[in-house]
Amino acid sequence: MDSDLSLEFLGVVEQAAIACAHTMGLGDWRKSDQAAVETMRKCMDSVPIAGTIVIGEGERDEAPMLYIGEKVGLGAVSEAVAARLPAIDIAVDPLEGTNLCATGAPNAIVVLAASNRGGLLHAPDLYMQKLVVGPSAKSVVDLDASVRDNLRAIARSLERDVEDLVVMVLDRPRHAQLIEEIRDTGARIRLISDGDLSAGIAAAVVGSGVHAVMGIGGAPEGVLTAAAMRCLNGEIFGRLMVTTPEHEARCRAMGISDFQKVYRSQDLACGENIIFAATGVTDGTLMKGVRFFGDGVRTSSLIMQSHPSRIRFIDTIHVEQTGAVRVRF
Ligand code: VTB
Repeated sequence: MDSDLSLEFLGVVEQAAIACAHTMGLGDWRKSDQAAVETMRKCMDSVPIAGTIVIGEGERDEAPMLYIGEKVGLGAVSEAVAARLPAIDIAVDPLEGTNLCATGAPNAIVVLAASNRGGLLHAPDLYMQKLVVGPSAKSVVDLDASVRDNLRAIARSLERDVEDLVVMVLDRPRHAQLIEEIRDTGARIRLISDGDLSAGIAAAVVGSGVHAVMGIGGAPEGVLTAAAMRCLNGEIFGRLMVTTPEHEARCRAMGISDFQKVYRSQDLACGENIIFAATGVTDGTLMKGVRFFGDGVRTSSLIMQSHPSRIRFIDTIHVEQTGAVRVRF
């Protein structure tokens, strides 16, 4: 995949973040989500790819835009044009943390991952049990080990005590026992109302103050986390929560028949070339939120590629009125 595409995708996530940042704190998560989806969809049209959405807003009948299977990019106009462009699969979470944006809480982000065709798992929209860790702990933890053993292993790999760790967990009743088990070890917890994807990215970055993410969240977010881990050398361990015959049928329809499988980043995002692009909407651990200042807008983004391995933190000032901007550091 042409690495210059990363800058095209940067433009897409920046514009979508700006659009939904206008709705920050309005208390209307639908409006925030709609702004992100519509802008992302529109910006995608000019990207020189024959793109297919593999993780999006849902099935065709439940989502008007960015539905699974939708053709996007310049190649969407005709098959003849598509034939001349790279075939790219795309996973999007146009606004990860719709409630976070609607309430102005931290860590709402716009996210997109891309890969050469077939490089991202077509995950059903089910829950996934997850464990996300950074590079030093990736070979010492196991999704089926006890919470205590995993936290001890993570602490050892980071040359610190279990009491020094911070684990991020979605604040949900389903996590009551997990939270108790983590507290029993002495490790500290940051409960989050939403957004286990941005939490996972933070866990893979040394110095973020986050050492692991544990618990059950969305499977699509798990695939996007895996794409980020491929670039950051972290790891996600995930198992689909297949608990009903209906879940089983949905998995089988997507070609998944081993419901106990523990997926790792390489399974969820196997593409040789992965691009991951995210822009902060509200202030977060790794990226600042969108700032409006009259004659311009400032965005903070994370653009990563697996091949060549490159991680860029990009701070952009979008000048709206030429000649009027005053750049501040
Ligand atoms: C999960 C998590 C996401 O929404 O999908 C969560 O992975 C939904 O969980 O990061 P609930 O059904 O318990 O609300 C997010 O937090 C996205 O906001």
